[in-house]
Amino acid sequence: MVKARRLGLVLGDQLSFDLASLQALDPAQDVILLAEVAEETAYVPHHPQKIALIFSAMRHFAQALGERGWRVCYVKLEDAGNSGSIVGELRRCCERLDVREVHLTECGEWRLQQALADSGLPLVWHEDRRFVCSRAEFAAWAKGKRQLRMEFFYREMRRRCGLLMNGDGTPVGGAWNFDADNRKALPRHCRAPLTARFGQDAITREVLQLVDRRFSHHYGALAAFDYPVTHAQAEQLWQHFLDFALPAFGDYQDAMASGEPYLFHARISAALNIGLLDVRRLCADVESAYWAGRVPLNAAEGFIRQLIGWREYVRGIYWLQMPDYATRNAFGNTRALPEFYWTGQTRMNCMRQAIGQTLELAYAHHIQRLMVTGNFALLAGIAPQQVCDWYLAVYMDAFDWVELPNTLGMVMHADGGYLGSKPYCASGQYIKRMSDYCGDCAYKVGESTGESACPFNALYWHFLMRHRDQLRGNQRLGMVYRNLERMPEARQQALWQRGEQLLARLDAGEML
Ligand code: FAD
Ligand code: DLZ
Ligand code: SF4
Repeated sequence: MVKARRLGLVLGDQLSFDLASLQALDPAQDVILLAEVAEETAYVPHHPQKIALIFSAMRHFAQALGERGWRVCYVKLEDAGNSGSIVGELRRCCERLDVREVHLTECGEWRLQQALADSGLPLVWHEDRRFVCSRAEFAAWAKGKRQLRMEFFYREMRRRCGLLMNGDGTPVGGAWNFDADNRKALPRHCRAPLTARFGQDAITREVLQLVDRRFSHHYGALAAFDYPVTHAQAEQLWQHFLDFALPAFGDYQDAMASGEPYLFHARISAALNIGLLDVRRLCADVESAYWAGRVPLNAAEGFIRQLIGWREYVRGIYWLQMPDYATRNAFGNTRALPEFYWTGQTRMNCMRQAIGQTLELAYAHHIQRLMVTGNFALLAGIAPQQVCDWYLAVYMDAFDWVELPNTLGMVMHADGGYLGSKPYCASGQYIKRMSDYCGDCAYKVGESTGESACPFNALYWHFLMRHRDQLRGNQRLGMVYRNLERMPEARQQALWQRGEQLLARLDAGEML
């Protein structure tokens, strides 16, 4: 390899040609390093499909960089001498090539950013411009605010990006948010469109063999791997969504249905998070589809809000609050994560469906993550760090900057309400309304006490009773607490007892 004075490090979730660090370098003189390392495969037991995605996409990206004239140093997981860590590989490469400067883009994870910053290597950091809002801009927006609210941040982003805005600075359609239209259950005979499929080339096949050999002991199956691993494939997935699913995205955004893992969701999060898609382009395409009359406003606005609202908001919170954020536990939960999160073996049909498809596909859509597996963890008082580790391990799109605030903040309310104004706690009635799961369940959603009663029901009231002091003053829970207080004492006792019994079963390691 020719001696280089400058080296660029590209991480497995930074596979974008317009990455700031790449733009600072010169293909004629500088070298790019990509490294598959054991440490990144092991900080949680990642779903095998996630490891396969990262490795295959990294190898394809390295090849594409080579075709664009870059000199690439690519270290494979089983290459002789692989030190097993990003810092170790960077050090080895720097020594071999006599490197003067290492250019790199902000990491997605505090852990790795810290390890690199402590390495003593001559690093030149670049901002991650793949996000609309920089870390500094978010910090400026949040300054002085005791609690943050996504809705206000989102309005700022809409104004800044000029998306779905009238010339006079008001939002198109006269409102910022059409969520009230986006809560329909799926009609009985309605089916979601078929999802785009991707063949496996030689690179992906080799990676799948490697992952099967090295990581089949991790939870999750490799067999159904069908994710885009190149920019072209990601584009194909995106166009498919625009044409077939986006028009109904808003209406059925919160719906859940058996045998329909994707419904009208885009399934693009993994491709987007690793750099195969660009958020500004996606939003522009959605806006154009609205202006062209191809999609209704509730779908276009709802989708854009997920991207420039929620996605940017959680990233901002992550970098503002880390590393302390990861240790928050406002409810003082200590219960261990039940084993059935890793196996899917539970009699609760909603949980079995959500966990089952997660193990098979490394995917569940937002409402399954929030209102099924997340809701159960919240109601059952599971230790937030264990819940976070689970979400970080099992989803294809999981990276700390996005997973942690969603899990610890939105689902577990463990940050005391910094990210969201109220816990998303719900009884089985919510799941019944938004899905067809309850019809095929061993439990009865209409019952709250007794052996066959839906566990979500008693656990919901138990959660509200045990955290009464913390939550009673929350305006958005006022009605719920008034209902609780109007409940006859004997009914409250029975719900409490049933909740205690369910929690004791979890503590005994029993399956529910
Ligand atoms: P769609 O429903 O089609 O939405 C479109 C896009 O909007 C997504 O691809 C995603 O980029 C963005 N988006 C939507 N909601 C959010 C959100 N709350 N936060 C950030 N981006 C959002 N998303 C991740 O990308 N990685 C994670 O590790 C992750 N962990 C989550 C953990 C929990 C407990 C919860 C409740 C949500 C989590 N999300 C995470 C957000 C969301 O569930 C996924 O982005 C979404 O399910 C991905 O599927 P999709 O591409 O089909 O999304
Ligand atoms: C998730 C992941 C995995 C499994 N493996 C690698 C790897 O071998 N090399 C690499 O550069 N990145 C990998 N990644 C993504 C990193 O974990 C990710 O870049 C950090 O978590 C920072 O976001
Ligand atoms: Fe889930 Fe309860 Fe419905 Fe069963 S009855 S599917 S446990 S909500």
